[in-house]
Amino acid sequence: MEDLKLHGAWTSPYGQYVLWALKLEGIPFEYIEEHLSNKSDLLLQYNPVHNKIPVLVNGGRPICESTVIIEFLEEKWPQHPPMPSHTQGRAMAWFCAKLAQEKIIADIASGSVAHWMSFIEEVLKLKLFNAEKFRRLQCWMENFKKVPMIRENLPDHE
Ligand SMILES: N[C@@H](CCC(=O)N[C@@H](CS)C(=O)NCC(=O)O)C(=O)O
Repeated sequence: MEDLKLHGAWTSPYGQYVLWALKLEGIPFEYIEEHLSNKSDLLLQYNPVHNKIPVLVNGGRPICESTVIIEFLEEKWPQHPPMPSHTQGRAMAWFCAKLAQEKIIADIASGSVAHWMSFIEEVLKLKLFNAEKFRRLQCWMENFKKVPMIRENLPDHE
């Protein structure tokens, strides 16, 4: 059995992205919640370059950067790849993942952003985007949140 630990933060789309990939692949891991205003010594030790989450720790060895972690998961557990196996699909999935990092809206990462958007709308009591104008995006967001694994692992609004 692998000794896998994920340092994440419930506020982070990058952390959610990796957490969902691990859950989707059914890989057992221990989750360590970080407080980004008071990071643990372990996190600083594991990611001395950026001091950021997510960090996946595999048997005491850290892997930093969400896309690098996803690649690691793919190679380690090729039987349950988080990315499509055919080259065209993979290219598109990576394009989306990179876009998600750059623009913070696409693919799995945008699922957590979608979740956050509705949370921010709720707290600020304002509409950030018009569901009528973006009907397909609204529909996708609703469907995304209905996927059982995603629904069970969305950060709690409370
Ligand atoms: N490129 C990184 C971005 C990670 C990132 O920005 N993490 C943020 C949380 S969303 C963080 O740890 N921020 C803490 C800080 O900047 O001090 C990745 O993909 O993992």
